[in-house]
Amino acid sequence: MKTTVYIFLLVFISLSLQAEGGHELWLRNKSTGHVTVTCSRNSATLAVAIKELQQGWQGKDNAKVVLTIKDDKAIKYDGFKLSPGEIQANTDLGILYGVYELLRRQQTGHPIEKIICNPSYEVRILNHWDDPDSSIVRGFASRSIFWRKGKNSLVVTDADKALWQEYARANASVGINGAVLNIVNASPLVVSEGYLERVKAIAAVLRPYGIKVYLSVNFAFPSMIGGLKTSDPLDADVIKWWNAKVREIYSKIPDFGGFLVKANSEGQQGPHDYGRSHAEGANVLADALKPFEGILMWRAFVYSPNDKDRAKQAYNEFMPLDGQFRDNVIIQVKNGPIDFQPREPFSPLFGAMKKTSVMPEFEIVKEYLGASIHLVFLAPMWEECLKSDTYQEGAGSTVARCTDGSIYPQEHTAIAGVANVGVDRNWCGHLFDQANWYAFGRLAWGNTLTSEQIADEWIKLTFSQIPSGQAASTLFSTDWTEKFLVPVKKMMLQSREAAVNYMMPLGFHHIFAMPNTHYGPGPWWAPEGVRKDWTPPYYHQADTNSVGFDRTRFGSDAVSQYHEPLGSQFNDLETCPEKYLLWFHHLPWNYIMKSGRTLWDEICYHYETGMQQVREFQKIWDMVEPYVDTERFTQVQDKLRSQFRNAQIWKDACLLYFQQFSLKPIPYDIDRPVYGLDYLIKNSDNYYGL
Ligand code: GCW
Repeated sequence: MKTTVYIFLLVFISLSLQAEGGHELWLRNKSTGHVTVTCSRNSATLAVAIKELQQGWQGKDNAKVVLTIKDDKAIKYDGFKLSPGEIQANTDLGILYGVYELLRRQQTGHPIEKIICNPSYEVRILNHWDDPDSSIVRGFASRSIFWRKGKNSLVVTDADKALWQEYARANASVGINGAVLNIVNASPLVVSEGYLERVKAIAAVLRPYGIKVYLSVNFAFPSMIGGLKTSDPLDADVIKWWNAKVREIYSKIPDFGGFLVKANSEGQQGPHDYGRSHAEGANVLADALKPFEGILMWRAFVYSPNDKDRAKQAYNEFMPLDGQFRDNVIIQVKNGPIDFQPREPFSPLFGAMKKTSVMPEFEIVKEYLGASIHLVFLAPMWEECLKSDTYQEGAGSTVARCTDGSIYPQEHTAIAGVANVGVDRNWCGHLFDQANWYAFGRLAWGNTLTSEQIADEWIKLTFSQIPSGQAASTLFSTDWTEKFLVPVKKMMLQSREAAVNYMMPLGFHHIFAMPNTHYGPGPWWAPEGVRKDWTPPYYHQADTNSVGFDRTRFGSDAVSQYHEPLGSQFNDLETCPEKYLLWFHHLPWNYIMKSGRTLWDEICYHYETGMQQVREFQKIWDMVEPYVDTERFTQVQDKLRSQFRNAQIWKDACLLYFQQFSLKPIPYDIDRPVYGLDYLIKNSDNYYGL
């Protein structure tokens, strides 16, 4: 009898779940009562704030909320003070952020307490790798929301504006306040008259939501499109060209945010081409932007083919320049020293320079973490980086504190995330990739938030099922919490470690089948003539005795780029965290790990664990079926199937490949490989979404 009632209940719940395509993101909740909002001022931003309160109010019916704008020293940037009946801020935008916080609390069942809430960073920005031809580099959610191809590429339609507005709203709701609209490998088109008009139109839609627009520019624009013979930053005509271009942009978009530059990196020109330093190059653009309060984000993603250890290069190039950059320049540093690999120690450039502003760059799009096929929640990866201790000023000098101005004052503070947004109906390709967009915004606002809290909020906002007239929080029944929230949260929180396990555990890195997808395994990939530092053997250095990259004091000495005692910790086998072992050490296959196993066996168990974790995710997801509408359920279920097959491929490829060197058996309690190495090598570019 009990079972019948239970089945009936489940069927009832599932039937009452409406199909959802995911387009509404975490903003699905509607108001459940009336609220009267009073505010003594008017503006487009305040109008949005009032509308949001009225449309999403889930507090007491007929309540009153006062919005107060007044100067208060305790409030920083666009922060706010929140109390049950009032939101106070220094700026209109602060009010809007307060509104979103209040609604989030109502909709996730958190009390509205008296709090002051200040953002960790002044600039919280998305970097879109969108090309004006509408393609997105490393994009997995179809084409660009900003750019269109073809004859009507510059026509701004109502549909464009509606989409940009939804995008702006989603960003503002999590505190993001900037967007670089084009890829760092910048096309000159973006600064042409027609494209700037489109940028102006985008800026107009984004403005009420407090999102400033920025552009990526190429250092060589003066010679590429300015008719000049050179782009030497110290050439008077080049300086003039940049000044004029910047003036033109600000005449169209008075609150334009500034530029992002990738220079002397992966074939992009830069000041080195003219014998100048990064600082000399950056300062010319910074000077042009300064009168308009624009900022210049200059990337430290640099590496040359000749360097013995790519991981060291950014530090080597930028450290000597500390103090030489203008105060509106921020050096944008990827979280890891190599790239956005599934796990890297933090870049030693965090906590290195003391007279230069530095900002973290995270990759929200999962270039190296399974594209939009794998379910991988990235907040734990970013949290790991932000909480890493650099020891810049002794213990407690976390990456977060070294970049948010807590340790050394910075004229500007910022954090960037490479966006995962495209025109796909659900914006990101994978429903759970929305959580990464959400998480980036939340961490950019509060860099000490935990992944657990962020996942908790996102799940509640994305999956709560609200019969009309009822507040979301009342729906967090014990049943829903235990059978849906807890397991789904567990899955999300484990998902990054699972990916590390089945892709590149114990400090392995950059062992993808290159160069196209950065998706499947390819530890063997090393065609003749390709730059060595683009090939996996450069990084894993496997031979019949040993494996791993020696970055100790006897090797490349990358460890010395970290402050003490960290440098010594990484250098010493006793204290080096095993998760970074093969990043810093070259070790025999029979090296004994803390578990008592040999390194080879430990590698095998990690790959196996990763694969089994994905199998668990499949079970969890199948079990929560009654709580999710069919459309979203099946989409995730299908993708988990692919993820499992791909995890199997990763495990088989890596174990069979490295076994050729270790010459040891795969421990017999581990499931045997399913695929053969020859087959995997032959098909290495075809795993995507298998
Ligand atoms: O990770 C690499 C990507 C490139 C990217 C580059 C960068 C835009 O594979 O596609 O180029 O990083 O960050 O500039």
